[in-house]
Amino acid sequence: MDVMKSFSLEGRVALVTGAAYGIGFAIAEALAGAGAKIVFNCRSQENLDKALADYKAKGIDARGYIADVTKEDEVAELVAKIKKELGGVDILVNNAGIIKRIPMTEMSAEEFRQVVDIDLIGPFICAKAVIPGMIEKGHGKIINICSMMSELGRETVSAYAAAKGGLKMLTRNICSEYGGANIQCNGIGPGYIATPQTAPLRERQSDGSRHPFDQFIVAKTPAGRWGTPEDLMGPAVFLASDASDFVNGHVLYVDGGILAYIGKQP
Ligand code: NAP
Ligand code: GCO
Repeated sequence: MDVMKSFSLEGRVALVTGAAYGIGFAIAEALAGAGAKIVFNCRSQENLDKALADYKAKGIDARGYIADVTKEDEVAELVAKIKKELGGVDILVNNAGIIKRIPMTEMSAEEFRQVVDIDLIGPFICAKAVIPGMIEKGHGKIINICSMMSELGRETVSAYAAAKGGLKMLTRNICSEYGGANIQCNGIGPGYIATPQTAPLRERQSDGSRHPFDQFIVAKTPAGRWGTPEDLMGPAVFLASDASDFVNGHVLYVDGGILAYIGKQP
């Protein structure tokens, strides 16, 4: 068996949600590098236009559309376009997500709902939209971008942790319900990754010192650094490819070891 060939995505079509920048952009770049055709979505024309230019600058002929993952009609229209233009979705990466850092007792139900809507209902809507086509094709890969907060909580991220914990179980349930149709649904659980989403946690203090949370994360991570979106590229290609055909319902933590480490004695 040519094991390296099993990592090839030649002839495959990948939809990466929220891939205008950040982790989604890096994962889309990785899948393109393995041969996949890339489609992505985001919510703003400005981000779409900039992303298309960024993909082009990397030699990636990505197709981008405005679509909100919480809107079933917009997702259905996006998936129909991909079927018409490219023959359907072989790989779905549910990457689009937000976080709101608010102490739970100060968070409104509406704010909680907004996070769950995008981070959990959105992946459900997108997976529901692509699975029928994957069943028709006889194969499919779904990768849900979970989080360390699929396993751990911390102050101010109640909605996000609830959503990402739910996304871990949605991953297992899609595996259970559609594994028999040769659909593999796995999660990637990034550790702390340097993207716009975590920029507030890394801001320099007024005295020029590093943010206390930045110092905490670096000390708590055995790798001794924040992750980068590039750290997720190899794991994404693995879970999107034939190389992982017998891996299903799993969350692969790409976290520099932080989940395994109790932390150094103060
Ligand atoms: P980011 O930099 O904030 O990017 C989020 C992306 O999602 C943007 O492209 C955004 O584009 C898009 N998006 C947000 N809501 C959307 C919606 N309703 N419909 C469509 N697109 C939407 O975040 P990131 O750090 O790259 O994180 C990406 C994913 O990884 C998220 O699911 C996040 O929870 C997860 N994650 C991040 C980390 C980390 O440390 N950074 C760690 C673990 C997991 P528009 O705003 O233009 O729509
Ligand atoms: C936070 C961070 C985390 C990371 C990530 C960790 O405020 O704690 O934003 O939630 O984004 O999800 O895996």
